[in-house]
Amino acid sequence: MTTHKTQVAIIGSGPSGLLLGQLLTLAGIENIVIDRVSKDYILSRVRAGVLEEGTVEMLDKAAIGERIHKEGMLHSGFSYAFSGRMERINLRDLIGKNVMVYGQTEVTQDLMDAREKSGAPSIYEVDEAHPVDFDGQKPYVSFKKDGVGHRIDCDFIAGCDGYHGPSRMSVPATAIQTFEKEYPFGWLGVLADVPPVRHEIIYANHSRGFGMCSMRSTTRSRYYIQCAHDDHVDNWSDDEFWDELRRRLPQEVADDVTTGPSFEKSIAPLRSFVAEPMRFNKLFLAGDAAHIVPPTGAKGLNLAVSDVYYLYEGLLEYYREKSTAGIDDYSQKALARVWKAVRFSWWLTHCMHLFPSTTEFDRKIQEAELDHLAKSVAAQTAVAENYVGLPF
Ligand code: FAS
Ligand code: PHB
Repeated sequence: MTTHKTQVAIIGSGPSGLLLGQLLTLAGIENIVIDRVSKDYILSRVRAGVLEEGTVEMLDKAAIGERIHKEGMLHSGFSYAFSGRMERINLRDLIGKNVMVYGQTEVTQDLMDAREKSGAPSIYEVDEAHPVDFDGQKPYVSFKKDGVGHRIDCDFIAGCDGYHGPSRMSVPATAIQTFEKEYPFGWLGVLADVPPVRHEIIYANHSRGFGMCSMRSTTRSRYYIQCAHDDHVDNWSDDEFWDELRRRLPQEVADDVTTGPSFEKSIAPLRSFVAEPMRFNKLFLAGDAAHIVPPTGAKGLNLAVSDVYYLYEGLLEYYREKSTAGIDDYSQKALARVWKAVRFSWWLTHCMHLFPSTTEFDRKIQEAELDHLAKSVAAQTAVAENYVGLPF
């Protein structure tokens, strides 16, 4: 058995774990990050695309904002289409804020580069990682690496290991309550090196199902169409994808779509999920380990960042002022923001998608909701506040 010692052991090297690790390292708080897969595998996963202003501020605080400000695309609004119409939410005019389009893959790469430069320890491709004795005073993380047993003795464990990770699963069922809603559809997404159809994101409500136009740069586009929850990427040739996407867009937009070969094609299930609480004595859950939102509202990655903000501030206060006030408040503070984002993502998903149960009446309600949004500054302001991210 190889024994390591640190202050904070972090399970998971996604955005949550890496951002927490980077902030702790900058503050001189020792930490070790472990992950079950390789760096390359983590970077191969195509996920989020929109960063809230608060997220960008946190990445600046983590001293990895340089490339974001160089290569990120600042968006002052986004559009939504329904009944052949295109309407826009002018974020900047409504609430003086923007969002930054910069892929999660790039955020993760920047965090990995920073960790490499800092020399803080990370161990990849571990097996059987588990948080142990987190209810006691001597928590540790056990794992195997190349068949050899390891343990990390620590003060605290950060479970940043995503929805399927071991941290939440290690909490006794009697100590945790979960809230879940599965949506009866998924998102089929493609990445293609073609110019985006418009320079801002478009969410499209259509009688055939939801469609969406996003991007990663001025030469790389990210498109999605709603698909059956049990659909498979092999059922969709590029041509079939492009044809279906264009059917779901207003004609003047569909006519402008530049098609081309996709180099990434994947289907993401849509679910809402929240675990309460997010702290179990010396174990803290952060990011997807604690909650999942449908990608509709672009909240998943951004919630991971606000969790890390609350957890980092609490740990900093503990180590610098020997106060547990911040870590004691962590779960309540994080969950208050999580549930508001879960609500917004749920609302926008219901406005924009075709459910198997959707009736003609439901379609008229969706149309009325989106028409009211187009004509009410109050409604637009409420959407804008949520889309750019509520205060931390
Ligand atoms: P992550 O899941 O990113 O990272 C968890 C890490 O823990 C992984 O690297 C994993 O390998 C590791 N891990 C798991 N089990 C382990 C074990 N046993 N031992 C050690 N390590 C272990 N959000 C948006 O805002 N917009 C989107 O469009 C969007 N699209 C998405 C599409 C998909 C397919 C998925 C799955 C998510 C999407 N999300 C989106 C949400 C996503 O961006 C997450 O919110 C974000 O990755 C959260 O980051 P983490 O909490 O770090 O979790
Ligand atoms: C993306 O670019 O992947 C993206 C953007 C906004 C969303 C979801 C996904 O709401």
